[in-house]
Amino acid sequence: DQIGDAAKKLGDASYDFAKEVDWNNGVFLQAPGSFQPLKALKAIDKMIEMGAAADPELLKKAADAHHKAIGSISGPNGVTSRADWDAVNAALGRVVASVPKQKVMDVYDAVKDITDPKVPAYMKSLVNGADAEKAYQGFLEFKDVVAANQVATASAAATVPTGDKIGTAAKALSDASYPFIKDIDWLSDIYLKPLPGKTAPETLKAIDKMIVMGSKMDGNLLKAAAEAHHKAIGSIDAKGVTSPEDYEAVNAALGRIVASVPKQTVMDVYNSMAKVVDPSVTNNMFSKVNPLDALSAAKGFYTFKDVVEAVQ
Ligand code: DGD
Ligand code: CLA
Ligand code: PID
Ligand code: PID
Ligand code: PID
Ligand code: PID
Ligand code: PID
Ligand code: PID
Repeated sequence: DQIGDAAKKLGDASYDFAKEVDWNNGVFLQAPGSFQPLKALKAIDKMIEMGAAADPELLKKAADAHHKAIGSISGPNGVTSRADWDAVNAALGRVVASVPKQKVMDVYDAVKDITDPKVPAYMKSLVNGADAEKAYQGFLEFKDVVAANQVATASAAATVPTGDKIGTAAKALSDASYPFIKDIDWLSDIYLKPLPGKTAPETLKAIDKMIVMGSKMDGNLLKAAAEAHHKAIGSIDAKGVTSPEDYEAVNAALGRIVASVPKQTVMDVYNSMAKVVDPSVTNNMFSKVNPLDALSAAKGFYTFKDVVEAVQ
């Protein structure tokens, strides 16, 4: 297709740049400017809306392309192969083309709103500047091809199951865990701190398992989960906590996407995350909430998971 061909040209223009970026640099975990959690949540919300509007099949393929690209990483900078670099760009270009232009621009504008204007120049200062400019020129040509292949209207909303066992179980889970949810400091910057003692390549392994799980999920249910998160963001209070109803809908939606993949795929995520999350992290989280609320939430989760497993 045209986007695939254009991605090869983009690769010619941008792979030198890609090789120069230190993908293992911890700076990429930081907020791109001053820490503004509520504004950042708005930017994430725009990404969620774009993701929910995208073609689920193309999203799956983009996830697969990333998984493959992680497999061809080489060298100290963590760069993927030239072929996989092109394949990722093509896959993301197709995702972008599957949503209306305005949804893409809404993401750009919202991310711009939390990005310090000095950030791009700082990024450029870490690589060969001429190669960055060549890459950007390539991006400008690529985006014209994407725009020429772009849909004008968003795809239909997801169909949300009703009266299913997971939906019923989500009510009990939500009742048992909402007090805990209210104890958590959602606006803290602690969630942007590096995982103690872990390197980027180690963490990427765990993320890879999530990418694999995402690509196996039922596309309609994943879309529904994105829509439920978007709705929940719309009902947050000043501390970032969503309403009980929207919280319940998120739990139901997540239970359904978990049930749509094999158990082993879920356990692969859990086991790989357990390897990178030091027990001190969990204990620290626990120390900041009411312990009885956390235990009630945990009990609710362990009951919920049996219902999910039964329909998995
Ligand atoms: C950049 C963009 C990269 C900056 C990276 C910041 C992104 C941080 C993302 C954090 C999100 C949070 C997610 C994590 C959550 C964690 C939860 C725990 O360097 C601009 C200005 C605005 C920059 C910010 C907006 C970036 C938006 C990127 C999309 C968002 C993606 C989402 C990412 C999140 C995660 C994904 C899953 O646009 O951009 C560089 C540009 O900066 C440079 O400016 C451009 C002008 O816009 C353009 O108009 C033009 O002036 C251009 O062109 C210069 O500069 C000139 C000529 O006109 C060209 O023809 C050509 O010759 C060129 O020069 C060659 O040099
Ligand atoms: Mg990605 C984007 C890393 C998995 C879907 N992703 C980005 C970039 C960053 C990144 C490079 C955001 C920061 C930025 O804009 O820099 N993703 C990244 C990693 C992983 C990952 C490390 C780990 C596996 N992503 C992943 C998965 C999905 C996505 C699983 C779902 C399938 N990701 C996704 C989308 C988008 C990203 C939809 C974006 O739109 C965003 C992005 O790249 O926006 C431009 C700048 C970008 C780069 C350095 C890489 C692109 C290089 C282009 C082609 C040329 C360079 C031009 C110029 C020098 C800088 C960009 C300017 C900008 C205004 C265009
Ligand atoms: C400028 C000036 C003009 C020239 C110009 C110009 C530049 C405009 C630009 C630009 C626009 C632009 C847009 C970009 C958009 C990037 C969008 C990224 C979206 C990320 C998402 C992440 C996610 C997911 C995902 C799916 C999940 C939901 C999420 C489901 C169902 C200034 C050059 C025209 C870069 C969507 C993918 C996993 C949230 O206009 O003179 O330069 O860049 O998890 O959904 O699972
Ligand atoms: C524009 C203007 C509107 C019209 C429009 C428009 C276009 C927007 C577009 C577009 C946005 C867009 C985004 C793209 C992003 C591509 C990002 C590629 C990232 C590749 C990576 C590869 C890799 C790896 C990996 C992880 C490793 C690092 C690597 C570590 C820690 C402008 C059409 C709406 C194409 C990250 C995955 C293995 C490098 O908005 O008018 O057209 O395209 O090895 O991580 O090692
Ligand atoms: C400039 C002027 C214009 C011309 C121009 C220009 C240059 C702009 C530039 C540039 C922008 C730019 C951006 C770059 C972005 C790279 C993003 C990389 C993201 C990598 C990540 C990696 C990671 C992980 C991971 C998970 C870990 C955290 C991490 C935990 C809990 C100035 C040329 C346009 C290079 C996200 C995945 C392992 C961080 O604009 O005229 O030159 O470069 O380790 O999670 O640990
Ligand atoms: C233990 C001991 C026994 C008892 C026991 C026990 C506990 C096991 C447990 C547990 C397992 C477990 C699993 C959990 C899994 C969580 C998985 C999260 C996945 C996240 C993803 C994120 C993403 C995306 C997304 C889609 C994108 C890709 C991504 C596309 C196509 C120890 C109790 C049995 C909690 C997938 C969603 C946006 C990466 O066994 O005695 O306690 O918890 O962006 O994909 O867009
Ligand atoms: C298990 C054992 C195997 C069998 C198995 C199994 C099950 C795994 C499961 C499962 C995993 C799982 C995960 C679930 C997660 C639910 C998470 C809910 C989150 C809700 C939030 C709501 C909100 C918001 C929001 C953003 C705001 C904060 C809030 C800010 C900054 C165990 C079956 C495989 C159900 C986050 C969105 C508005 C609070 O593996 O043997 O069954 O379920 O307002 O952000 O303000
Ligand atoms: C213990 C012992 C067992 C019993 C037990 C137990 C407790 C475990 C616990 C606990 C675990 C736990 C975990 C918690 C996790 C909370 C995660 C919140 C994430 C929030 C985020 C918010 C955000 C943003 C956002 C984007 C911004 C960045 C942020 C940018 C660029 C010990 C009870 C089981 C509470 C990610 C979205 C706005 C950070 O196990 O016997 O009690 O709690 O602002 O992006 O700015």
